[in-house]
Amino acid sequence: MRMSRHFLPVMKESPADAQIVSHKLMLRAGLIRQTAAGIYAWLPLGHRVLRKIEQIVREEQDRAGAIELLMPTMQSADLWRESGRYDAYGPEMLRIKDRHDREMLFGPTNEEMITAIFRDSARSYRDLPRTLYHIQWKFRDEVRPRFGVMRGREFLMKDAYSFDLDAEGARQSYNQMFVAYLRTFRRMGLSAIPMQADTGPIGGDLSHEFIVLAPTGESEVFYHENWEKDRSLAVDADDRAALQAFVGALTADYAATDEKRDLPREADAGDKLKQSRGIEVGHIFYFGTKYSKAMGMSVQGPDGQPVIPEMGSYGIGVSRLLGAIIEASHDDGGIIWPDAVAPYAVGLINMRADDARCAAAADDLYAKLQAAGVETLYDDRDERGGAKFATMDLIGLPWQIVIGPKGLDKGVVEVKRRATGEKVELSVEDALARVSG
Ligand code: 5CA
Repeated sequence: MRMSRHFLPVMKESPADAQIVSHKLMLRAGLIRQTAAGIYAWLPLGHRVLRKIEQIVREEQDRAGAIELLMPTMQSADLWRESGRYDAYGPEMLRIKDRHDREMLFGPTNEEMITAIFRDSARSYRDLPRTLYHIQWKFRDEVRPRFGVMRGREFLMKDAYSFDLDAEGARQSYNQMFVAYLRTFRRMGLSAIPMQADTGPIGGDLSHEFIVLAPTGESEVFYHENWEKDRSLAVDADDRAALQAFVGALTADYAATDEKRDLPREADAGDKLKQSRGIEVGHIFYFGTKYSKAMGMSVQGPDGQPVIPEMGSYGIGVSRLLGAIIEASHDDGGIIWPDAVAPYAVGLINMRADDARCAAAADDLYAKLQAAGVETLYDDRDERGGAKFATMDLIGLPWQIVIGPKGLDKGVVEVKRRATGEKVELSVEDALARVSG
C-alpha cells in the first residue's frame, strides 16, 4: 500500500488524556480513535492488526476442535431471565428498549444464548461433546473505562462454550482450551501465565486467567521464575491423561497467583518467586450444570436416561490483546510489532521522492515485494527522510527498507530490523530474500 494514498493519521505529540504507553502509542500511531467514552473506531492500521490477532485466535480454536458460529450482539432480556442473571448482572449490562417496548440488551457475554441454541437441537449423547465459539463485539458499561482498548466499554471477545456428558469430559475440554490458549498467546509473541482465578458473575468452581506480564497491568501477580524459560507445548491434546498431567504440572509448578501465600510449592519457590503486574488477556471457566440446568437443557444418555450437560466458557480479549502486545513490545521510538501480528511486514522508505532514480528504484522494489506476497507499506510521500524514519519507527513494522541516492550508487539498499535496530546494506535481491524469510 502506498502511503500517499493511505489513511494513517499519526500524531507527533503524546495525547494528554492517555496514561499508559500502549494507549498513547495506539493513538499516536493512528490505530484507533475514541468516538465515545470507552468506545473506539479502528483505523486502517489498527484494524489490520485486530484482524491478524483474530485470525490467530480462530486458527488455534479450530485446531483445538472448537466450531465457529456467529451470534448477534443484541439479546432479549427474557433469555437472561431464564438463567436468573438478568437482575443479577447489575449496571454493567446495557439495557435497551425497542420500539415495541420489549426489553433488550447489548450482550456482555453469551452463556445464555449458546445454551438456548444448543439446547434446542442437541438430543442425544451423540451430539456431545461439542465446543462452539464466536468472535463478536461485547458491551459492558464499565464504571471507569480506561487505558484505551484495555478496558473499553465496547470490545471484541472470542468466547467459546463447551458441552460435555460428564465432569471428566468437561475437564478434558477445559484442558484442551488451556493448551490452546498457551499456543495462541505464544504465536503472538506473548508469554501468558495461567493464574487460578475467581469466577465472578460467570460462576463455577474452576477458573484460570491468562496474564501477560507488564508493569502497567491491573492485576498483581506472583509467579515462579522458571515460567519464563521456554516450555514445550508438545502435548497430545486428545490424550486425556497426558493432557491432564501437563496442565496439572504446569499449574502446580509455575502458576501465578494474586496472593503470595497461595503459590504452589511455595516452600521450593524461595528466591525464585517473582512479583510483577499483569494484564488479563484470557479467562476460562468450568461451571458444571449452572446454565444447562437453569435453562432446562438435557440430552438422552447412552442408557436412555436424561443427562444435563456439563459446561465451561472460555474468553479471550481480542481487542485488549493489541494493548497487551504493545505494553510488552515497544521502545522510545514507538511500537515493535511481533511478525505474526504486524499490520505490514515491511515499511519501504524512499528517502528522496523528488529524485527520479530513487523513485524508480523504490517503485521497482515495491512491485517485487508485492509479487513475492510480502505485505508492504510504501512511504512514497514527498517528506523529509527524518520524518519518514520517525513515522516508521512509531508504527513499528518488523522490517524497514530504505532507498537513497548514496546506496543506489553502491548498488545497495538498507535493511533495518525494527526490534534490534540492526541495519545492513544488501542488494535488492538479498533484501527481498531477507524480509520474505
Ligand atoms: N463468558 C466468559 C468467558 S467466554 C467471560 O465473559 N469472561 S471474562 O469476563 O473474563 O471476559 C473474557 C476476556 O475479555 C477477559 O479475559 C478480557 O481479556 C476481556 N475483557 C473483559 N472485559 C473487557 C473490557 N472491558 N475491555 C476489554 N477487554 C475486556
